[in-house]
Amino acid sequence: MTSAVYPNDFAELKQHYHQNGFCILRSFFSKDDMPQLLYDILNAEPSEGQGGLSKGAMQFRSNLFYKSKNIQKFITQQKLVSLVQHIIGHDFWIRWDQAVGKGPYAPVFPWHQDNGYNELSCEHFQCWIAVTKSTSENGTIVISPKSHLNGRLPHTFDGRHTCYKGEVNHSTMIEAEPGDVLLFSSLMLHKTLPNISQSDVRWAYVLEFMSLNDYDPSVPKPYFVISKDGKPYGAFINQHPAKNMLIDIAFHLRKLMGPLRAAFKRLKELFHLHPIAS
Ligand SMILES: O=C(O)CCC(=O)C(=O)O
Repeated sequence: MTSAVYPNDFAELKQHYHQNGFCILRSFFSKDDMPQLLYDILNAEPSEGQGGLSKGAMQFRSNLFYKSKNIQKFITQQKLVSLVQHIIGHDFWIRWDQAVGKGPYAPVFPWHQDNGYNELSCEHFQCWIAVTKSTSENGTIVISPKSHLNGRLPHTFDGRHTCYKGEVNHSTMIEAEPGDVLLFSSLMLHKTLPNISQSDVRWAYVLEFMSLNDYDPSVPKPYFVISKDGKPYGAFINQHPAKNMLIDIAFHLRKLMGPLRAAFKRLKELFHLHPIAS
C-alpha cells in the first residue's frame, strides 16, 4: 500500500509533519534530473569510506557533500530550502548524507530510529529522495507513522546495525517514483525491505538536516550550512553557533563508556567461568 499526502500549503504540510512524523511530496524533483543525481552520487568521493553499514548487495555511500560541488549545489537549491525551512526554521545545516543502493538479494535494513544510531537527544529532519523507482520488490522504505511521538526508543546492536526490536504497532510502505521525496522525523521508526527483484537496483539519497540551534558533537568541523535567514547558504563554517563544551564532554564520556562496559562484562564473564577458589 502506498500512502500519499499532497499538502495544499506549507501550514498544512507542517501540521501533517508534526502530527504524523512525515510527509510525502510526489514529483518534488523532476524525474529527468534523477539520472544526473545518481551520476553525481556515484562519482562523489565519500568522506567516510564506502560506508560501514554496507551489507551484501546493500551499499551505503556517506558524506558525499563534503567534496562534491554538484551535490552541494543540489542540496542547497532554492526549492529544497524553501520546503525544509517550513519545518525546521530559517537556519539549518546538514549533519550527514548517505546514498543507499539496494541490488538484488540486498537484505532487510531493520527497524530503527535515526536517533538510535547517533544517540542524539535532539530531533533532526530526514529528507529521503527516491533517485530510482522504489517498490515493494526492490527494497523500498517502510515507516511507522506517529512513532516519533514516543521519543527515543531503546535499540540493540546487530553487527554494525542498530535495531529496534520492540513491537511496531502499525506501518506504511512507501512506494515511490524517481523524484518523489519523503520528509520524516529522525525519531520515526523505519526500515527498508529486502530486494527480491532479479535485476533492479534501487537508489535513495538521504539528507539529514538539523537546525543551526542544534549541535551534533559527533560531527567534526567544518559544518556545511544549507540555509541562513531562509536563503540558500551553501558554504562551510568552522564555528558552530550551538557548539557547547558540556555536550562535547558528555559525548566523549559516553563514547568511553561503551568499551568500558564491554570490558566489565568480559571481566564478569571470566570471573563466572573461573570462580576464585576460597
Ligand atoms: O535505504 C534507504 O532507503 C534508507 C536507509 C535508512 O533507513 C536510513 O538512511 O536511515
